[in-house]
Amino acid sequence: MSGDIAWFRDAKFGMFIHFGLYSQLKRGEWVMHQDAIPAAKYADLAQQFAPAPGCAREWARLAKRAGMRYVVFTTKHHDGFSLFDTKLTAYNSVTTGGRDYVREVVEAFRAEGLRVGLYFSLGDWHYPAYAAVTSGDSSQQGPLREFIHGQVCELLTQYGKIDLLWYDGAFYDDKYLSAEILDATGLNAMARELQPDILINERAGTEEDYVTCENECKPAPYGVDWEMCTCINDIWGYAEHDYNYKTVNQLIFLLVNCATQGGNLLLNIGPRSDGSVPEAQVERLEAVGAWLRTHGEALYGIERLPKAFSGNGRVTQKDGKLYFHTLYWPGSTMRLPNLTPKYLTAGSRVCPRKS
Ligand code: H79
Repeated sequence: MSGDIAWFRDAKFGMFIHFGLYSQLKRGEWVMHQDAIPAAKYADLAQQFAPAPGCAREWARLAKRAGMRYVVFTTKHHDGFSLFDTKLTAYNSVTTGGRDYVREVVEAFRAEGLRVGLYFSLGDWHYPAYAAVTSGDSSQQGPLREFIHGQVCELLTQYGKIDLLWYDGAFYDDKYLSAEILDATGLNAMARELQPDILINERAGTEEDYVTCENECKPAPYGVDWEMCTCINDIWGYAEHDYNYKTVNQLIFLLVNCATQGGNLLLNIGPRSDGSVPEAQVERLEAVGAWLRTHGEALYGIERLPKAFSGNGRVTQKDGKLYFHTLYWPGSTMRLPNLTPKYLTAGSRVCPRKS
């Protein structure tokens, strides 16, 4: 079974959001692990977490201005803090602070007409059964599995239509959190029963609708849908010292490099704990959005060709037209040699080449 992939193929560009208790420490989303902060001490952060009201609407408006077509929001990262209403643990933003950030994000992005995806970490540094299972205690596999299936069920029943489910955090510990331990097959069957159109990534260990690559553009074979995720700088969760920003040109290159080879770019923002987005990230996204307002026709909805163009640049097609992106152009005259119908897929209706 598979979900509704058509919108995903057209979208090309999405917003990843890493936001959670870790945003307060300004050292990225791995800070609990890297600084070896005890779970009980880290949990104190829940009491001080006070993002500005309406921050999700700011993110959604920014995504829209940037020309992004969907969002993937961290409902729970590896730290285990749920940013949604869950009955399965008290360690969640509704219990500790009275706010359901998943609801806020879903409503805000829907209001901008964007698709909504939920990131969910299968690994959980707070939930005791996860620590037990990853220390080799197989008696806790059942309780952990029930917890995970239960939380995914909550996410897919409480917020209306959800377009995409983005698992993470089992992959790296697959010795312990294998597809078998997770019952990933059963988990995804449940997800598709609850949300028949949903798209699911492969990070619970089973082949699903599309494949991901992290911080590298690694096109999947022709015919396989894929998505690259990366940051505007280097670190996903807000990191005060991380000034290693990609330039606007680098970001546009990444977007074109993915889109012309059949993939989407899921580009991350790491808001501060008050919900504000660092200006360096806003500026770059707005510049990419401005580029897309001029060149979007040659990006949204384009289809990868079965055979790569061997000249300088990339050729794609849409609605019977070929679209060409040059990646480097130091000269003044652009020659397009060998741009013949062999670059069209069988079944394409029109070749714009003048005969
Ligand atoms: O959510 C983001 C990452 O936190 C998550 N996936 C993306 C989308 C991720 N989980 N694990 N990994 C990525 C790979 C682990 C990398 C590590 Fe490290 C190397 C963990 C410790 C050393 C990177 C550098 C993270 C902390 C320091």
